[in-house]
Amino acid sequence: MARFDLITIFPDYFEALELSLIGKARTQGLVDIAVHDLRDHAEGVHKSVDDTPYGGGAGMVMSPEPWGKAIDLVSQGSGPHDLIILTPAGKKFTQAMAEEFSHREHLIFACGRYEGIDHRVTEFYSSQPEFRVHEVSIGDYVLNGGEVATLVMLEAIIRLIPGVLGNPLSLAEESHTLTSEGEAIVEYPNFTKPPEWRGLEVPEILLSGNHAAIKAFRTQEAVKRTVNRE
Ligand code: J9N
Repeated sequence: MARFDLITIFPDYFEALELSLIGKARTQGLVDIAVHDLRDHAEGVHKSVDDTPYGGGAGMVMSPEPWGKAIDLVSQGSGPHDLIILTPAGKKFTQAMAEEFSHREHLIFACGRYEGIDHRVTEFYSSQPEFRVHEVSIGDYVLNGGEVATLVMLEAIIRLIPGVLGNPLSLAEESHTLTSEGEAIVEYPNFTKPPEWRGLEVPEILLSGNHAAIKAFRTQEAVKRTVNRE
């Protein structure tokens, strides 16, 4: 079973993982998710996990020691371990990356806060043969910490694990909407009953029962949306 270890100073963010599809995947034994409080690995009365930046500057930097202890603890079993460090400076998360991570046995998410984690954490684990380190961003905007970014990634990854989605047909259909770059192409617009709502009609072709025509119409609409988005 795929294992996910999440390291954070705000474990409560991950209560959402008890809900819905992911909650069900956990109770069904399809995924094993453990949340760890970084502060359990902090020293001293104040259990501090950050300090002022060398070279000066605003804000605080997360200290390497508690991160090293926490990551060592969750990676005791044999590898490989994929360590994902959330940072706005990371590689942009895509559907292709979600697909790749959905095949991994052990993912560790390091949710930093403040101005980031001492860079030696990335350097150290990158030098360890059992580790693959990925610095990942979910998009070009600044969050206060990696927790919400981790929730986004987990949702995208876990729904791709076999058995998690009720209807695997919808996944097969989705795979047709991936570009060669592995980017998700925008879906065609969807309609359900009633056939007329507030003066707006469902496109007639969708009611025609002509499956070839429906397919062509949907592709045309999906391309329109994709072009509009660029
Ligand atoms: N995409 C993205 C990640 C972030 C983070 S991770 C830790 C602090 C901020 N912001 N934006």
